[in-house]
Amino acid sequence: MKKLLFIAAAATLVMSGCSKKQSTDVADSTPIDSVLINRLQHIASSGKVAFGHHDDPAYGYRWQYQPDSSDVKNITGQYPAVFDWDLGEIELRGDKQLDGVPLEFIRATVKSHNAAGGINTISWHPHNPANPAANAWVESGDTTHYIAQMLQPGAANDTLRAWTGLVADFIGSLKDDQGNRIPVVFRPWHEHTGSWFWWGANLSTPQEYKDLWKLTREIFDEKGIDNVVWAYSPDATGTPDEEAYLLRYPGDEYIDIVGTDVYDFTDNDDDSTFIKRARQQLDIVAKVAKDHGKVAAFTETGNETVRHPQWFTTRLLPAMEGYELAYVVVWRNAMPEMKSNHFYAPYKGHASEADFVKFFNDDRTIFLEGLSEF
Ligand code: BMA
Repeated sequence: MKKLLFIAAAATLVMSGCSKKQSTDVADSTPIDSVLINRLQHIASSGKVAFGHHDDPAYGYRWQYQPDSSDVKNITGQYPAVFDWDLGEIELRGDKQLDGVPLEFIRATVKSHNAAGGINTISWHPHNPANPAANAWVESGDTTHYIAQMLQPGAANDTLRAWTGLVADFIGSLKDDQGNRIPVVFRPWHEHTGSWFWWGANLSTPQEYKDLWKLTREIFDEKGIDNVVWAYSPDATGTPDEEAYLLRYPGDEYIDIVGTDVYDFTDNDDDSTFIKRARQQLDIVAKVAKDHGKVAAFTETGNETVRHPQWFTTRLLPAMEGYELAYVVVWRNAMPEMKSNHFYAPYKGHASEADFVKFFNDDRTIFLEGLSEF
């Protein structure tokens, strides 16, 4: 089994020319986004998956902004391979994002994680440019076509352009010690197949949603921001099949990674529901990735409070088994004072700690040190 995996990985290297050595040699001529895309494809083809955690080093279950801290590292001795971030409320021009993480903390940590060989991914939960006082979430039942307003000349369009410009400037400002831009995955307009965000399915036509993507890319391109790997991540809601998954796909020229967000809402005694739902989605993702030449990823998942103590090895691993996924991200570990019962990785002393160590030690998972191979 191991040997077969190795042969498959070696074949991919030859095909894509993305060995570590080569990517260093051609660093001057390879577009910066391609370096990360090739690296992610290399990971996916290896049969392993890089583990990611949202806001991992910023705060955890009972701490915040302490040097060298992470609930994941406290248990395993290693940081996750992927640090996932969100830039929501950068558009309000304060110094923190929506969950209180200072933007300067994100900038500095993207840099240090990159220097350590880690990968950074970023989402964005912005306020509504057509109704700037309102945040990303809409009232249930809202069917206003906000995007349509943003696509017409006027205040909503100006606001969307200005806000997207701020995100583009921030991402463009992520640089290493040599002043080179750091490639990151950016995953805007996620979970659009549900209807809880202003860019959701009941609040736009497929064409309006695609045009939102096009405008976003236009704004980044006008500014010459070239360190972005673009991820498309429908929610499991609203994507029963490939046709539904692709209904709002902006096009191959706009997307590098195809992913999906699937959460486990099931109770302790039901092992199969999540696995079945996740695999149904990942089947679609795997097929689209293959047909469109894209990297596949499990862009968001988790079981809130990890209430199933063997969730990582008996649900998440079986859900991902057999798919070529570059990474999997579980959501944040909020401090109870900020949001109670809202964590997706265990912390030291939690009932799922031992299982998480098993997950860490499993040959199929990659944490920060394991990324040095890729
Ligand atoms: C949600 C929750 C919120 C948070 C948002 C953006 O799923 O975690 O508390 O504000 O993500 O990070």
